[in-house]
Amino acid sequence: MVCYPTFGGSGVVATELGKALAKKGHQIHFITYTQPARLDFFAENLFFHQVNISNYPLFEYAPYELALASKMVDVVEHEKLDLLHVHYAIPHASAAFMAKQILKTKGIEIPVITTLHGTDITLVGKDPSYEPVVTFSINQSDGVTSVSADLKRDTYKHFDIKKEIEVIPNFIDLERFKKQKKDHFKKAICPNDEKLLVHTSNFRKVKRIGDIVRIFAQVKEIIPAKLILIGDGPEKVKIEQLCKELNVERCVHFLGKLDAVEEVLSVADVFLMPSEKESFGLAALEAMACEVPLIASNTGGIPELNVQGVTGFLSNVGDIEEMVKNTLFILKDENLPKFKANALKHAQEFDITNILPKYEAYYEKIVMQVKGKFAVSV
Ligand code: GMT
Repeated sequence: MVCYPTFGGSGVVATELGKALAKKGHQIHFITYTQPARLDFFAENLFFHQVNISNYPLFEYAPYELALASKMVDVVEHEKLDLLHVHYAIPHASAAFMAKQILKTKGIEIPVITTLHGTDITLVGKDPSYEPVVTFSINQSDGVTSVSADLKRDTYKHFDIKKEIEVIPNFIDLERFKKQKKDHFKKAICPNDEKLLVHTSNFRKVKRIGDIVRIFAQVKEIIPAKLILIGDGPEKVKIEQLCKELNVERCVHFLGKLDAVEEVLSVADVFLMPSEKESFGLAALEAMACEVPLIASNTGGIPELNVQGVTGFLSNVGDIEEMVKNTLFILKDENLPKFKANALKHAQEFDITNILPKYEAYYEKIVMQVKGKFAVSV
């Protein structure tokens, strides 16, 4: 598994996938620049290889991609790997291409699967400064998966892709993400039985957190409510300022990067995801698994997760008025229990036990294809 080790969605998916595969007896090697956030324990079949980037004074920008490709070559060769699965196209898919070519000169044919996660396609990848390399390295991967049907469509729309893309959605571990009894926590945050709205993300512009604060400010004018924002990122300072401008700062709690997100989700009433773009919305799935309905924008892969009027509501990006109206509708005593139950029911479709076999079958298929080709060529 090659991934970003941070709190971002692609790193979480890669780490959880690796952990689940290891539990089933596969040997999983993580290759990344630091220990992945959710891999801070010892377990059988799980290994971590750190990419070391030498910091020669000549380098204004250290060539991470080269160090990564070299590490991939080393690990594939010495650990006798069967497959490289890289998460997030930039720069992992192109580094994998380079590693594959180097390994070829050593008589090793390593299959490469690239999983597209979202912003590697919809934001960063299609930027002209990366597009040619992204197109090339996707086409050179032996297998390509995307986390939603919408992301697959977007990839074909923005890049000249010849490969068939397999859709394998994000998944959830329902053992971990489930509603827990955390009444004391709810009491501390909402002492007067206020409704609790929650959002979690990396606080990037694409998440439109300003919309969340505006929705909250309007909801709060009608019913008593609190807002919890989990995560951190570039927009945070601006958002803190906006809370002051809208005079809601005393009702908005910033919890920072939190490991046990499920504990907060357990006491939440509505999860807000008004993103500009969202290829899947893993954070929303985590909320749904904890019985939290969604107010989200009708964009990207979100409609594949959030069923209109059933698990929550979808509105056009930026339609704050409608999101406020829908939030108030969900929060009515006569509606909330049904929405909560529906959210959980739908989240169960993305249970890791349903999705893991899809990855295993895809690995099998790609390994067989590459082995077949290699046998013919030698
Ligand atoms: O924007 C993020 O939340 C981080 C980003 C990432 O790659 O780390 O998340 C993307 O991948 C997740 C896992 O596949 C998806 O669930 C998110 O929807 C996607 N984010 C966007 O498309 C903005």
